[in-house]
Parts: sequence; structure tokens; C-alpha cells
Amino acid sequence: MIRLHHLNQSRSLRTLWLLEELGIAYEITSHQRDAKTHLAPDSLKAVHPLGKSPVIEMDGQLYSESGAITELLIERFAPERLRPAIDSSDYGYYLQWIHFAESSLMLPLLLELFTKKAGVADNEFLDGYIGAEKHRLLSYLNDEVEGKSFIVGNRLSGADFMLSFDLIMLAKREALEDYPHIKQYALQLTSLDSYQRSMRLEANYDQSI
Ligand SMILES: N[C@@H](CCC(=O)N[C@@H](CS)C(=O)NCC(=O)O)C(=O)O
Repeated sequence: MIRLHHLNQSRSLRTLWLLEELGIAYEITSHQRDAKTHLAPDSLKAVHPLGKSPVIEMDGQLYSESGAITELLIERFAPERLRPAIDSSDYGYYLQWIHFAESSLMLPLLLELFTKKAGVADNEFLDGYIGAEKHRLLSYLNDEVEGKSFIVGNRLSGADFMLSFDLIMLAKREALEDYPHIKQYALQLTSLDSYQRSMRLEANYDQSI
């Protein structure tokens, strides 16, 4: 049995969508962000020392890190359907985009969020760094998804599940307007049945809305 420890409005959405796409049996334990701090509750710290989501329980083990969870679930349940063959050139790009989503692109997105929350406005260095970095990364992604429905090999893969949460963050900030190919790519992903199901589940579990 697989159990997803899901935190509302979090990277756990990547795993929720993937589990829906895999169509395997799983259960959800829902955790709610603190209304003021937006941090995870103690219930999540009781599950895993980091207290961050997603966390999955599988075969009596506990796994964190959405990228690792994405790869693990795909290797176990859909290696042929949701990742390129290991001996193909697409495989390297598959890994590249999985890591891009949680490392390169997440840094400026989180910095932007935290500086706003902390009320650090008009800091020349930070604003300049965040703006330039975000634009460079999004321009690259925009060029790479031009005319594509999926990021790698034009078929759904783990890289799309990983990028989907970055796209949610960007859409919330209305940042997709300047990147038409990313916007088109996001529209394509969000129209998939499994994605829609995962969003309905999120809406059911998210007590903040
Ligand atoms: N690199 C980790 C990051 C996990 C993470 O920071 N999750 C956030 C939600 S998006 C979280 O649980 N934050 C709550 C907290 O830190 O209290 C991953 O990809 O899973």
C-alpha cells in the first residue's frame, strides 16, 4: 500500500497527479498549512523529521523529495510509459528537466515568494538577481516547449509532473503571460484527465479555500 502525506498547496501536487495518472491504489493523509505562517503542521513532523511534503510510505519505507518520489514511482509502476528508454538520448533530457524543476527554477521562484513575504522590497541586488535569473530560466523553458505538448520526446513523462508545480506557482503570479509557449504547454498539461482529478482532490483537501 502507498500512502501520500499531502500538504495543501505544495509540491505534493506533483505526486498526487502522478498517482492519479498511474491509476494505482493509494491512500492520502492530509496535512494543512498553518494559516499564518504557511508552514507545515506538527502532524507532518511526526511523520518525517524534515516535516515537508511530499512524503510517501511504500513497502514499509518512508521517502521524501518529490523528484526522488517521481522517479521511484515511475520506475516501479510505469517505466515504459512515463520515462524514455535509458539508452535513448531523451533519457538525459528527462533527468535534466526533473532536476531543473526542483533546483534551477525553484530558486528564484522561492526567493521571490520569500522576499515578498518578508517585506523586502526595493532591494536592488535581490530584485535584480531574482528578475534576471527568472527571466533567463523561463526564456530557456519557453524556447524548449515551443510547439510541444510535453517537455521530453513529446510524450508525458516524470519531467512534466515535476514542472507542473513550478507552472502552478507561475500561474498564480500571472507570470505565464510573458511566455506564450510555456502557457500553451501548461494548458495542455492541465487539460489531462489525471491532472484534473488531482486538482479536484486538492480542492477537497485544501481547507484554506
Ligand atoms: N525538495 C523538496 C522540498 C519539499 C518542501 O519544501 N515542501 C514544502 C511544500 S512545497 C513544505 O513542506 N513546506 C512546509 C514547511 O517547510 O514547513 C521536494 O521536492 O520535495
